[in-house]
Amino acid sequence: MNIKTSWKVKTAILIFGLVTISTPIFAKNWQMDKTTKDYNIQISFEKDKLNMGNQAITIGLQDLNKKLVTDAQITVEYTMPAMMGMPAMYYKTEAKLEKGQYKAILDFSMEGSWNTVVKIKRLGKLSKVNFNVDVH
Ligand SMILES: [Cu+2]
Repeated sequence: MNIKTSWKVKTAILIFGLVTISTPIFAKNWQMDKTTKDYNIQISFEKDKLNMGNQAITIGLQDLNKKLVTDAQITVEYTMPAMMGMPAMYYKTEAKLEKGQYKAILDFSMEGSWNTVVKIKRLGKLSKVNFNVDVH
């Protein structure tokens, strides 16, 4: 191997290495933005593909002037209707404020589509965001 080839090989290895290391940073996670009558809400999970078991959910809340809202009480409910050989499932958890965002752990006990509702209580009003989470 002459000096030139060696340099090319080393550069190729370096670039491959950088791309490999960088990939997780650019991998898209599950995310949903929603605007209600009172809020801009950003809901996300840490991963794109969600498996059974514990999954961390993060909820960012702003008012319609894009001002951070940190005095809300947020609960997350996730349910699955009854199926063959499986009773209806219902879980509820409270999200906790951490560094300006609301966080909770959802425990998906089964694969399939979970009907999920984020309920936001603030100033005597209730806002809801409904969505589905597909668990594989
Ligand atoms: Cu089920």
